[in-house]
Amino acid sequence: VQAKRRADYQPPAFSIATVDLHITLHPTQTKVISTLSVTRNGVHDTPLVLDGDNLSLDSISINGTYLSDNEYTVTDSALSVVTELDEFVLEITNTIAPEHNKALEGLYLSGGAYCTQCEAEGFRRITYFMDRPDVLSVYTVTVVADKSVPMLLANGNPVDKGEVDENTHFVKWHDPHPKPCYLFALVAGDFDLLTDSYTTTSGKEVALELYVDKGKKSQGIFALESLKRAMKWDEDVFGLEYDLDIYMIVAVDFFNMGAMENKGLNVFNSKFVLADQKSATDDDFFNVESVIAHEYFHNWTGNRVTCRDWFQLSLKEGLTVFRDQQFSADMTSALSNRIKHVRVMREHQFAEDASAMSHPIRPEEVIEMNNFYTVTVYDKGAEVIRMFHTLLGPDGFRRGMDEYFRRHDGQAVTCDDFISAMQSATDIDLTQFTRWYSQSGTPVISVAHSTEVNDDGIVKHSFTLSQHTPATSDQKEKLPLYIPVNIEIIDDEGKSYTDNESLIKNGMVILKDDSMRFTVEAKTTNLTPVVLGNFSAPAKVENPLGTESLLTIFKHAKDPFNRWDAMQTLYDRCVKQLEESPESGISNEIWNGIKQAIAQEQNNLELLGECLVIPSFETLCQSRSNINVSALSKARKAFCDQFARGLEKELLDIFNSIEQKAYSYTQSAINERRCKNVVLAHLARLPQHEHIVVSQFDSADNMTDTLGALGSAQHCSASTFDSLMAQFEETWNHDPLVLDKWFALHATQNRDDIFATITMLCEHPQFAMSNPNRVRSVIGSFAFYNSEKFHAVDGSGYKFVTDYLLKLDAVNPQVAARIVTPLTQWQGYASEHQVHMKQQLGRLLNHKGLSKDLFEKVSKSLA
Ligand code: HT7
Ligand code: ZN
Repeated sequence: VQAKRRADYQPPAFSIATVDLHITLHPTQTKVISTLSVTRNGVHDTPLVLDGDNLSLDSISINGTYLSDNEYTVTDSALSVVTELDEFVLEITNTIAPEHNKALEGLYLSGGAYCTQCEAEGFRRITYFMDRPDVLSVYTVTVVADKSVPMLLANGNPVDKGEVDENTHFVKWHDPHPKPCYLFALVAGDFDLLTDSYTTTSGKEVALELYVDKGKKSQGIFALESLKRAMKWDEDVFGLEYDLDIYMIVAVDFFNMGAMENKGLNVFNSKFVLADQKSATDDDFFNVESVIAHEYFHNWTGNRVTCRDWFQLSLKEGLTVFRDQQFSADMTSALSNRIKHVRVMREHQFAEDASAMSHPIRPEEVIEMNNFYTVTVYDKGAEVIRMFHTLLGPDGFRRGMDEYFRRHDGQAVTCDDFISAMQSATDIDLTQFTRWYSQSGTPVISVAHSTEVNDDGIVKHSFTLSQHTPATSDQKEKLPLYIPVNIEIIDDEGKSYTDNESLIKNGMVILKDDSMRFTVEAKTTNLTPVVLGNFSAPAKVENPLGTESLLTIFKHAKDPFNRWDAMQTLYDRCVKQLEESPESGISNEIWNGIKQAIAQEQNNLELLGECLVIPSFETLCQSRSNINVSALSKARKAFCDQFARGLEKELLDIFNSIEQKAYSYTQSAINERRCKNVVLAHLARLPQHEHIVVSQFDSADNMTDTLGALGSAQHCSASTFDSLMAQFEETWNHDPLVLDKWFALHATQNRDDIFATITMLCEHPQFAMSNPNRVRSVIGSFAFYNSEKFHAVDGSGYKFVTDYLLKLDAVNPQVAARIVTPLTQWQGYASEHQVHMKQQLGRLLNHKGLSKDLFEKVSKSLA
């Protein structure tokens, strides 16, 4: 299997100005006629090579003359045409079978509806083409189908429709914006349709259409409202308007990822469209709004300006994630958004950096592109864009964005082009900053603090910040990065200090060498430095602060994020103590500190709720090496139990103080529900409060509270949990999207009969291996979040997942390659885990017919 390298990029040998597709849909015999106007780029005699995958070629002609067998060659992956012409019209006819397409790339059937997924390299599964993002063409598409398939959609605007014969009809679409083939889309089926419209600032009327499964119309209203909010926000914040007459979104049930930004015709996983009070949690609503916005924002950052090659993926994804994060912060709350995203970075991105799949946000080498839609490219990519925003300020960032569009609208460009546009908007030299694009790994910032008392009683505090990026599997040598480090320095009364040399500007120092030092003068010896406030860079911090300092930060730091973060560090320390001495108790100093913190924040339920969340097992892993899973899980559980017992009264008071109100999706109501459910999960550990869990489950009028109770019941007696789960299944058996929550709760149970349970779940009438949402809920939840059973020291969890992956890989390699991730991250675990993990990876590697997707991840992890 051959890897592609970023360094080997060559511009395309031909251009394709227009693409005319005539597609006659049939489950097993879809006919595709593709007419391409081709121009040779420059002077050369290389043949025209078109990508193709799983296609059956029927005919090929140039300028109306059919080619005979010796004028072209066709293989499993390409069609090459030798011609001396510099400009010609190529017509290709081929046949495909959407019904047999279970990989969900190219054209496939999702619950009876035809739909496409072309990013990254799925267009070649529809027809022969130069399937690369730097070939931009204007598309005209005629979709033909039996009249039993009433709705026929493609990109752009509808320009014609009619009957072919008594049983067959067609719709013709034209998209005036040149686009790469990965943005092509076609959907055909019978849907319920919600319509609306939006008038842009410049007065253009846009028709909005949302297609959902029959009977689900009311669950689409929130998504449509979210779309209008996103359209308005992009005009207000970036001055960007929509550019076609119609914007369509289709929700489908079989989908490999969240959603896809095809020009004018977004296709969504129904999980990120359908939401109502009864069936969706506050998190679901949040995700719907943010994914709707993300895909909409791609219209400019991705579609109008696209990637030159797939190594540049973060150009569109990091930037668009940053934009959707800013939007969500404006629509909901900046604090909870920041916490949410930092959790993702610490739980998943740091783990990726520490694994064999470590790569920079702009990867150098790729075997299967689908493997690079990663938390590094997306979320670390967004953190890098956030640093531009921090360094340039909102106005400078906006100037840089304006310049980026001015220079590159309609082009396929690189991350360097983006950096250069940003450079034009600032005096800061960004040369060193660009290392964030080429260097993988998580930098660690170490803080050293020393004091010296002068004769006159003034204390001189010296703070030294050093950076070090540990070697990663893909890159041994690391260079110092340009790191904006947010700093707060406070004394015990909360008075804040800045340095004598004014290296701290706007609360920020720039760490660009291996280390830097600054000094602060104070009358006290007790100063506490808060370093990397608000997670101002995607880095780890080693700051040797004692309990007292952490509590001081909680009490006095200006930035609420930093207060939350201090509590997280404190909890991490507590778990560490219990790992080292399981019989020990947490000190009263800590319980009293937490009690004071609770009292201080009792009117700020948002911060309070977040501060009462104990770091997840996965987050705790990131500050440990050589992890003994059972010891860490036991210590975490012991801390949670002590937490519930030690703070029982306080927790109960919070719970009782939050009034049960009629459901509304407003920020204050979300904060109340969040806080109440965090508290309930603690109380559920105490048998005397089991009835509260049951009573909330019985009386809930919304899914957030229902699921809050059900999740909490995982800590109650098995009989209570089982009984609530049975009730939930009975109520929601008809709705697989809701049932996914039930699947996930089952799969994350720490029970001895877990494999029998999972096997039963896989036989559930609503389960299908062909549906990625179901597989993620059951097998994904087990592998990612059932740490104790997945990492069972006898290796049974690893074997169970591997057995499943071997079957799944033959159906849907993309999903299989995502779920293998926890197995590939063996480096962090103790040797007794590693042996079993590697053994299962070996089984995968030796499997005949393993997909490219799994091969790349497994072989890298064993290299
Ligand atoms: N740009 C999209 C990435 C994508 C994708 C989406 C759905 C199914 C398969 C996919 N492969 C890649 C999603 C996004 O970032 O918006
Ligand atoms: Zn995206």
